[in-house]
Amino acid sequence: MTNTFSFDLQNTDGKARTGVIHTPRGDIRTPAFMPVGTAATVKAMMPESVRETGADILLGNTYHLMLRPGAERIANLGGLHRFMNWDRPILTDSGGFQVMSLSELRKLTEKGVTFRSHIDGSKHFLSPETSMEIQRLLGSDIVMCFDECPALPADRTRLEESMRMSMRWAERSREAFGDRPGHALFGIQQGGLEEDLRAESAEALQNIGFDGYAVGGLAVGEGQQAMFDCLDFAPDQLPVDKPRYLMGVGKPDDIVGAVKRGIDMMDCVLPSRSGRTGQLFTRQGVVNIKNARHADDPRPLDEACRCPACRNYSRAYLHHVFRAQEMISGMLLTWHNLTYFQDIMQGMRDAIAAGTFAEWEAAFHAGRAQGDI
Ligand code: PRF
Ligand code: ZN
Repeated sequence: MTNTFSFDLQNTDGKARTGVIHTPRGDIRTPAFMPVGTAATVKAMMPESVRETGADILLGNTYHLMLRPGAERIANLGGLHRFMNWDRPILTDSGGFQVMSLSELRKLTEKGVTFRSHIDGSKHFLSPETSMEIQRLLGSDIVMCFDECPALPADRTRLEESMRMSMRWAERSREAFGDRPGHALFGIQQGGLEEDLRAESAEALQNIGFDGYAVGGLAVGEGQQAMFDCLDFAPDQLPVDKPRYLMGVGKPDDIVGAVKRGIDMMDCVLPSRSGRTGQLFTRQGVVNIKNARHADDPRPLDEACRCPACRNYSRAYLHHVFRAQEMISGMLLTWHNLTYFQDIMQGMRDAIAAGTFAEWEAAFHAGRAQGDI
């Protein structure tokens, strides 16, 4: 194992790419899906089970961990990996996005953002400098720049000013991060759906220089077609030889569409959150396990799935434990969804390597019903 961070782009098929990100804590096969472990846990899952689904890397959140249990405390306990018993790579988001969606009474200036905790109302400050310090204390392997992500739709002036501030913050993030061998810092492109603003943002980030580049500011209310239209140009504006990460995406068909357009990494709460609300993603489409039609069904959720929920239990059982609000329900359903998402990623990696991505994509769409099944 080397003590450096690097990206090996191995194959391309159209714009789709497959490769490996090497880190001192292990390799990340791309395209990669990162399960979300916001509060130092992927909810309802043991870390060894998350690994069994096929995850190479998890996402953690600066915002949640700074508020509870506190970054200093985690550092004193040996860092986030040791604290949560996950020794593979962790990427941490920088906090600004979560402040905007979760906290109240926030005040944003050039310096940073002051906000009140959604947990106890206490007052806090996040800036490029404090976010870099918190992510260092956590021991994050891939650190994200501190940025601002406006909700869409937003007018052009607002997008332009916000993007330019995020680029100044990216420079301050780079400066505050310093030189930390084995740890990576990713820049975040903003600019809404505007091609020229995205280009300006990409150029500003490349002039600063990062280990990877995220496409931020999407999946914030614009809809799938608008997101795909933006992804038709945004990834092309970023360096070919560095990983490209689409933040906070998405449903299975969003993920496939993003990879097709040149994205290498993604994260989303969807498979874990939907698992707990009874929405299951399968090769046939979306199953709502709460529905009475499953009450007497002896079949597995997804015949082709390797997860324990599908190998060892019937739809009737999964329906029962969900209705009875048994703890095992969240465990089994999350395990299934995470397994299915990771199997999609493996399918795409194999197809890109074989040069059969188009066929793989056609088969992926062909097997799936539109509504709930
Ligand atoms: N910036 C950051 N985190 C994010 C986003 C962003 O734009 C998004 C947008 N989908 C999700 N998470 N820092
Ligand atoms: Zn399954």
